[in-house]
Amino acid sequence: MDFTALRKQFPVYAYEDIVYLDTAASSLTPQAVIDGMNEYYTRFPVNVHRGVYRLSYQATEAYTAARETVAKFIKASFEEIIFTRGASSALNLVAFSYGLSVLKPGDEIILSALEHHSNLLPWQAVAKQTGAVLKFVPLDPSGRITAEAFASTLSKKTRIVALTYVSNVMGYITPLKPIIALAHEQGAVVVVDAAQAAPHHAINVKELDCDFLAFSGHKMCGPTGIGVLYGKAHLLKAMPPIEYGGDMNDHVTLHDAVYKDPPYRFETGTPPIAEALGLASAIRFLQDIGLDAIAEHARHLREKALAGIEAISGITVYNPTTETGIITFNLDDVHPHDAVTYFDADGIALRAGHHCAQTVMQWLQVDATLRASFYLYNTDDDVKRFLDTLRRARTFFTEAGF
Ligand code: C6P
Repeated sequence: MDFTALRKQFPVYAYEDIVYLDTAASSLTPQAVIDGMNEYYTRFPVNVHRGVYRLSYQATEAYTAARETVAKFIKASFEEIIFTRGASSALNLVAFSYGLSVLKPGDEIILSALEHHSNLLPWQAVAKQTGAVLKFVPLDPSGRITAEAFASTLSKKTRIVALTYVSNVMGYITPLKPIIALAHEQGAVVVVDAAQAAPHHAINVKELDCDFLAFSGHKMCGPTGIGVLYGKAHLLKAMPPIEYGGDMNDHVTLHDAVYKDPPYRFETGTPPIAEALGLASAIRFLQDIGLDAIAEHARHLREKALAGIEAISGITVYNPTTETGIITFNLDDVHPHDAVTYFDADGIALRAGHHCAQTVMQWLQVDATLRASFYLYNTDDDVKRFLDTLRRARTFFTEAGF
């Protein structure tokens, strides 16, 4: 695959001379995805599931086909795919629907310090409401979740395990298969935050045997405003909705209502129709390239960047053994917001801050870090420009007394 040629499919590069290394926050959008959304707005820009006329049927068919594409992408069934606003709202849906209905005082929820706030705060809130107890898998010295450490945290009281598949700060891949098998032996349900995994790895929910899995469109070349919650059919079927309104019910009287079966029970109101079409286009786009090839390309760029960084003194890398395209680092004694401003002046977009994962910062014992994340549109030249700027930044801040 010629990844440099692929860049032409991302219109932003025609306008901006940018080295974009912030994909872990949001990926760039290819023309195919813009076309996918435009098809809705140009051909059948009307509501779904309601209109008894040709255009509405067309919109409904396209929206239904988009859900089928997502289901096939992760090897799920149609009714197991719920469209949400993003990974955050997908994780909130599991916590406030499944979590609130099953948790009793003293039940345990296992999380880790690697969780993004979107897979920590909903569980904190649900634990407070139910009297459940949060437990955290101790991380190994490099900051990883291991199956052994998970086994030592698991108990007969564990009802829910909610873990990240790939950490948005460390880039580590969680060994989910043995963890899920262990959790199931104790009768616990496993929720996977796949926001950073879905853009890079082929996911097979049947093989993984997870009970719930969440991801967002905008980190995998798709649009903002759409995400996915996968849930095993029998679990979803028993869950109450957390939002109520139009299109999620079969029959309504003054004092009661009968709700539709999943997925519609969890999708009240007008759904993100153009965004669903855009997400389906993104999936086709990624599959045409091949997820393995994308992951390999990101790994190649990360290794090259890492070798370059390690040759510069005065820089700390927090995840030198990461297996994905994320490098988290700091220029020693330089605040990451100062450093990121220097990079921006050179047209290089990095992320600086706590990355909505403050417990990772606490584990690393830093306030904030820089993060470079590589994806399919990045090139060897991007790595070179990044390293050139890094060298100059290090000299600049050293000479300025940092
Ligand atoms: N992480 C980052 O820069 P939303 O915003 O709902 O699409 O995704 C939330 C989310 C959940 N889990 C993980 C592992 C994530 O990385 C994210 C989003 C971005 O790292 C924005 S904070």
